[in-house]
Amino acid sequence: MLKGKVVKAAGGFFSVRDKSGAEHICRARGALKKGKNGLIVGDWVLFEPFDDDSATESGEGIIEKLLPRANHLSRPPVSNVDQLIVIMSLKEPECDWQLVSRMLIFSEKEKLSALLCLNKTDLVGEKEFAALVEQTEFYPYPILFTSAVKGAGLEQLEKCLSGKCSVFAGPSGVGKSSLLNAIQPGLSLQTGLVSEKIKRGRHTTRQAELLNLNCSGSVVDTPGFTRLEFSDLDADQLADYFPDFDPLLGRCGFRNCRHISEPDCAVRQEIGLSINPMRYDHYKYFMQEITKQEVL
Ligand SMILES: Nc1nc2c(ncn2[C@@H]2O[C@H](COP(=O)(O)OP(=O)(O)OP(=O)(O)O)[C@@H](O)[C@H]2O)c(=O)[nH]1
Ligand SMILES: [Mg+2]
Ligand SMILES: [Zn+2]
Repeated sequence: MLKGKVVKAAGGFFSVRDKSGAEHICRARGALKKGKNGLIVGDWVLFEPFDDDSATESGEGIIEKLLPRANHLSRPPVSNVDQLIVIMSLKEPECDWQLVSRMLIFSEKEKLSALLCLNKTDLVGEKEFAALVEQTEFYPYPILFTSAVKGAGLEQLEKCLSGKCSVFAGPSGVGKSSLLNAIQPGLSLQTGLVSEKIKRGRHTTRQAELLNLNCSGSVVDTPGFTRLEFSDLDADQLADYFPDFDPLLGRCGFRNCRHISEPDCAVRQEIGLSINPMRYDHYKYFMQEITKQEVL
């Protein structure tokens, strides 16, 4: 059996890259088709290639075993990555800051490092840009500003990608594939127009795909999404996934303070100081969402 990495999954077939770089289109054993062992891009697997004569429409091999995952995200479904790069556009579509915070919770849960890339800087004026920089004061993750169209910020983005396996995640139409094409034109990824009327993308990228970069890194380009729900998040743990609160934890008046309405709360005292107000709003919103689920 050979070891390889799933680089694409579509229509029940998986492209598996072996260590020589050759790709094999494989089917998978039933147990690897759904549930928590359902194969996703990034998975290391053991597969049995067919003899050349028996390679047919049923593929060129069969995947027998999923090897343990170092980490994984369920949205976008991807495993064994070094970092999450959340991509948003400043306009068309507008940046969804709450979705950013949601995605960052999942990266914290998986102990993945993360950064935020704000694309389409060419669509905002100077004043708007200055307001944005103010809005991101004390943001607890690195932020890159890019324009795939004007070529701005691409060197920094490429530097962040170099030597690592990253996943690009964000809504449709923000420019995930365009940024990758701008960094490496040979990728020739398909990109799509944003709808004039509703300013949303049209879901151009249909499947996640792991792409090798010339800068020695690799990236999983993924289809856009806008909904992300918390399924098994405990209200008392929510603050642990906000690294911005870290220095304050243990300093509240109540030992099990949830930082909502308790008196003498060290977190709330820092809103607008070392805590970005927008981040605290998301915390509060998520807390409500989780406690509502707990009651149900
Ligand atoms: N003005 C401007 N337009 C951009 C920029 N980056 C991408 N676009 C445009 O935005 C549209 C969507 O780009 P895509 O790269 O297809 O977006 P995506 O995030 O890959 O979208 P999905 O594959 O649907 O998830 C295209 O028309 C791009 O030309 C940018 O920096 N500035
Ligand atoms: Mg795309
Ligand atoms: Zn508190």
